[in-house]
Amino acid sequence: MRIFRLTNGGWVGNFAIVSNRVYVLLSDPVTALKLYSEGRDVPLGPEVNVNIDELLARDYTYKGLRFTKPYDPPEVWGSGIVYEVARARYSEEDVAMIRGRTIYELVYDAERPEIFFKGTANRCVGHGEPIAIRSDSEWTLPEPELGVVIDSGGRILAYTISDDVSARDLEAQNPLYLPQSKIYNNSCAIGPFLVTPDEVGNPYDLTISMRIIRGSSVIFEGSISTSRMRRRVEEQIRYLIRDNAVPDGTLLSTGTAIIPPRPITLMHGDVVEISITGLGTQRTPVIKLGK
Ligand code: DO4
Ligand code: MG
Repeated sequence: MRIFRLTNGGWVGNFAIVSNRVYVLLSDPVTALKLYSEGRDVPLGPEVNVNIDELLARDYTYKGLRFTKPYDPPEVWGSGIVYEVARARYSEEDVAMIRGRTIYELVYDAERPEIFFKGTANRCVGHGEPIAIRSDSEWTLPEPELGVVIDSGGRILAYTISDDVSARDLEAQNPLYLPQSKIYNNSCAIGPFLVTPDEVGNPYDLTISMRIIRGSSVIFEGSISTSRMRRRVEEQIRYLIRDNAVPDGTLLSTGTAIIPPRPITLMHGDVVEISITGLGTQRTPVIKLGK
């Protein structure tokens, strides 16, 4: 099953795709995912005639409708330095060293992963909605990541595309600025779909790819396989929920491995396009806050 939401700017509707047919979803997305994971009936309304590919391919709005985030995550968390590429690239910055090694090298090798709070639903946007550069950042990057939706017990209910947009200059100035780098308005994009584990198959055999488009040029593109994760998703979840009660529907963004080199930074007017095998393509325009 895949879940998505459409809006006309005011009304927001929940939909589910089951066996290639689109239905109105009569419960909220997290309840539906929980029912589905327990093998129980998901309350579906009438089948609807909506051309999803058309809607995704257009310039975001078609016949007055557009995609929006597929649900409202009560909490969003992130994992850091999960891939070797992230260890190496983050370590290029002039950051805190402990016993001669960068904090990123240390956390990559450590038993305990880096898990950080990333935000709440009001900071998240969906396909076609703008991700943001902080007004006080000159170096902001998208971080295309596999997102997992979990229940309060840590069970995986669904996968999605998540973009952990980060003000990298703040983090590079001082690692204690991490929350300000990570948590601000429009700093996280999710969707277009929530996809249940049975449709995704092996989460360690997915290709994540990203393009940054400026005007008519692609100024960056890259891709990576989730097989390169140093820490399994289950291990990340185990640490997230240890002595830390999370609500059903919590989203964990499982770390990036696609990091554009300096001097690339997002700029107002760019478009970020992220695809993950089986999860679709998320396209978001970029805005600079305070502009
Ligand atoms: O410690 C910095 C954050 C790392 C991160 O967000 C990632 O590896 O994806
Ligand atoms: Mg990240």
